[in-house]
Amino acid sequence: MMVGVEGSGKTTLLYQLFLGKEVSTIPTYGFNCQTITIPITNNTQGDKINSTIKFNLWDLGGSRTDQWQYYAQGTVGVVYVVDCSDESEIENARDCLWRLFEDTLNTLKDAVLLVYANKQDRLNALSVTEVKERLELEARGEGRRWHIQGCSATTGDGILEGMTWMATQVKG
Ligand SMILES: Nc1nc2c(ncn2[C@@H]2O[C@H](COP(=O)(O)OP(=O)(O)OP(=O)(O)O)[C@@H](O)[C@H]2O)c(=O)[nH]1
Ligand SMILES: [Mg+2]
Repeated sequence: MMVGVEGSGKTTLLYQLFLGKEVSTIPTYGFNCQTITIPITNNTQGDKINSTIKFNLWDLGGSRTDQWQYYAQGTVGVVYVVDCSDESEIENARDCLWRLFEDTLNTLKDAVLLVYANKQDRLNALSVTEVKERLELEARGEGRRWHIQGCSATTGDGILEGMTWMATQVKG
């Protein structure tokens, strides 16, 4: 499942992954879902093994926080998108992230967490390190496998890197 406050860039990110290009979006009131194929390369004993993994990526509109519990069923990984160019919303983004795990305590117990520090193409964007601190990832993410990836959903920079991390986590 892909979550994040309204306008953080979830739908743009979904279609960047699915189509490999920027699309124009309108606010999502329900959800979008696409199947994404991620290539992975494992180096085992000097042999390169190339494979792929498929994710059904559910992009939930930022206003639909009431439906988290429903979509959390069967979720192996949470993709959390943050707009790094809007500093005034960063505390809200932090609260939204940790409320998600409180509201779905048992369902997302073993889910891994990928945070996309999005809109890095904007000049005023907070750095990945700063966002990591402001979200309190190190303190509150303890006991969970998590990763933060800087990206731009409009240019595509960093998007595949993030999902590749997710793929290797899920494949074990
Ligand atoms: N500059 C820049 N703009 C972005 C980026 N990602 C998204 N945007 C813009 O941010 C706006 C909101 O993007 P959406 O993808 O619709 O955001 P969302 O998270 O799906 O929003 P909701 O559906 O309302 O929850 C759009 O105008 C996007 O073009 C980015 O990486 N850089
Ligand atoms: Mg959307």
